[in-house]
Amino acid sequence: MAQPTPLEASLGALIMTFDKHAGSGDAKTLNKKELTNLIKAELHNIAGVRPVLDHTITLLNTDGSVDFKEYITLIGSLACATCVLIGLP
Ligand SMILES: [Ca+2]
Repeated sequence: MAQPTPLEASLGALIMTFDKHAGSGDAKTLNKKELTNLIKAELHNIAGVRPVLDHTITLLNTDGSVDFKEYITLIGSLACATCVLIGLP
């Protein structure tokens, strides 16, 4: 099997990270504690985009849980915010 490209490896990391933190209770969603743990463990180096993170979580977490689609939306928002921070288009 061919070596995964960096983007393919990143997709795998996104999936595995969600799975790792969503494990307790409903394994298909992150509850508030699981989401908090994911952010502390996996996103602690991106303090510059913390306002975007907090705002996005507020928008997504209206029902008290974050499913995979909402998680991917959060990651996409963070990617966009990071691009702005580092001056990319
Ligand atoms: Ca869960």
